[in-house]
Amino acid sequence: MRTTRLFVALTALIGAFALPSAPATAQTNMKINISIAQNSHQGVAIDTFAREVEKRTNGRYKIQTFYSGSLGGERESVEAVQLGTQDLTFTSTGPVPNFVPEVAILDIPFLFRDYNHARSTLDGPIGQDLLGKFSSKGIVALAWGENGFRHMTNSKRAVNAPDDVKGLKMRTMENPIHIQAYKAFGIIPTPMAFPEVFTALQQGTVDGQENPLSVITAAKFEQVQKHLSLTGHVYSPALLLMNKAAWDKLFADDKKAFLEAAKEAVKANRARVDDDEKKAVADLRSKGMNVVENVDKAKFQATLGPTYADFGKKFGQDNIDKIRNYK
Ligand code: EAX
Repeated sequence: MRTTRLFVALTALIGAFALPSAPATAQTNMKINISIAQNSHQGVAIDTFAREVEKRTNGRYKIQTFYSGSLGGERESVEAVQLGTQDLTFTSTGPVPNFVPEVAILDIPFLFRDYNHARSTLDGPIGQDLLGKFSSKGIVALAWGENGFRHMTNSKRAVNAPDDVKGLKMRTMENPIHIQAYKAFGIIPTPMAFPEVFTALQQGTVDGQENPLSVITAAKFEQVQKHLSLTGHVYSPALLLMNKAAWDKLFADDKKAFLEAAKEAVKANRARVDDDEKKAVADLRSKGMNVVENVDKAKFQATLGPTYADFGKKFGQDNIDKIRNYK
């Protein structure tokens, strides 16, 4: 009797695993992280992703969320996802050209006119084509997210035009395109992982940094920076990345669930950026920052003549123009 029951149970179990769709039992845990605080446009992205994956896979996948660089900075995290020591990360594209060089074209200063231009480009064929470049590097790019238009802050002086940044030592992302362009602005770039930036600003290792309003507020940089200038000198995309081997193991239904969850994450992420953009300047002013809103952007752009020519050679002027003119 006992043996029969056991046999039936075992057969059922084996049968369950032989089904083409996902088994109802085992739970798989995965990790995802960001380099900034949970209360941010990136925090809502990974919180939404975790919640939606869990819901859409009936709890078979549980996504653990980590914030504030507790699992490492962005470069380390992309590396961990590539190696498979971490399943997922949400990252700005800052360090990504070190892994997928084609993506660097998006880091060209003054490439996008506004948020609509950037979002529609990334959601359209150009962006979707770039997502396809990741799989040969052991990574699956689930979706484009958003970090935002970057603005400069520093502790020394108000910045209205390139003359004002001359000689300022500024922390930059570990991004070759930014570093090249910012040198042309007159800045002395100091590449550094994000988790080190607050202390570097506090201790005066660097004079300034540049980041979207969403990051500046989430990181409380107003505590260590006096001046903010709305330079909007470059758009900073973000990506939701997954280890390819982990992705390949998913059943077809679960792949769909992960992609849908990624879409929801991006929606929440962009909505929070929109909200931050409305509130941040007043908020930072009330906390004592001096904010320059009308920056001479044309002058900043004018410093990039030879740099743009170089990017034209590097990426193909056609490809750059395709993005510039995308509607
Ligand atoms: O992704 O490193 C940076 O400045 C990024 O913008 C920040 O970590 C948010």
